[in-house]
Amino acid sequence: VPRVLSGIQPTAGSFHLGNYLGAVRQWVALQESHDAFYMVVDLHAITVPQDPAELRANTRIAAAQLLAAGLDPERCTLFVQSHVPEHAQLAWVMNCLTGFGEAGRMTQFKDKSAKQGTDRTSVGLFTYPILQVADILLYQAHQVPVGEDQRQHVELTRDLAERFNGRYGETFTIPAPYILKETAKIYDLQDPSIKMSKSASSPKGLINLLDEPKSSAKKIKSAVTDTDTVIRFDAENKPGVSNLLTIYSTLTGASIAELEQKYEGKMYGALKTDLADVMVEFVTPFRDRTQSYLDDPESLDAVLAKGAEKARAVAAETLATTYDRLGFLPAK
Ligand code: AQP
Repeated sequence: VPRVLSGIQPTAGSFHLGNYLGAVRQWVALQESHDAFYMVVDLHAITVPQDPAELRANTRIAAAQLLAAGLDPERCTLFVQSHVPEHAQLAWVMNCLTGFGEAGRMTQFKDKSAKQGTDRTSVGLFTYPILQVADILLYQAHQVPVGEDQRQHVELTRDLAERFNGRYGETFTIPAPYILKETAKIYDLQDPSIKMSKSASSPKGLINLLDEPKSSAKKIKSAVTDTDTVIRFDAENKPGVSNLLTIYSTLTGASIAELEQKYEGKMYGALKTDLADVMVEFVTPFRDRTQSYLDDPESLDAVLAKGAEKARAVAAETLATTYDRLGFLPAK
């Protein structure tokens, strides 16, 4: 059975619609056909300062949302990254294999550090893609379900895996990104030229799944479209409308063609009102389910403990092989 691995940060509390449609939704589907490992990446979260109490709470909130989205601990391995120390250990090895210039070419780092300024940018943010390399290689993952923004990091993973295998002998599976074309990039509702993102989007451009459903409906209704009146998918010329169609289609299962037909001759307002209803219908039970997992933190922690145990069994084996290949003297 092919294996998949992916992770999500616990930093914002709520997942946003881009996280869900771009990644988490695929995670849920892939647990049926793959040996799936999914984690809440708290080590990645501290690349920017975090309040300890909030980080702890947000880690549980992230896990609860993953269960609410449909991850089933009987069908996948769900865990918290810091519960598996091998991530940090393999990351060090991968750091030593990565060129400084190579790491500097990661566009996400360039964007984020340019915004923050170098004095406020941690070395951790610089090496964060390399921790991601370790995350993926530890599990010998064949595929990595992520949004388009993570493609470059999966490419780096492939490069480093090939480099290590070439130097020290076959050790790591070469992973491929698993990115669905339709939902690879969900756009900001107020500025459909940028991706929906917790750090770059304005509050009105960003839908957090755990927000009041009414507020999310309002954001859909005030989404930026264009001065044309035709409802059709055209990402280049009609990015706002196309983004709404993508969201609508993914949440309901209706194809884009069906939606175009349904809204032929109708105004943008009709599309927005209907999509606002679809959104409310989606987030209302999602929030309730998330809350019910959070109401029972002991069971939630037990799920995560079991997941960490399963993850460690795989991760420890990969790390032991890696250390051996590198020539580290075994501890007696
Ligand atoms: N707009 C998006 N469309 C499609 N997929 C997206 N992802 C994020 N934004 C979109 C995917 O969500 C997964 C988890 O993301 P993350 O929590 O690791 O953080 P991120 O990518 O850093 O999310 P943000 O909101 O974009 O954070 P900032 O603003 O800090 O950069 C990933 O698979 C990601 O591709």
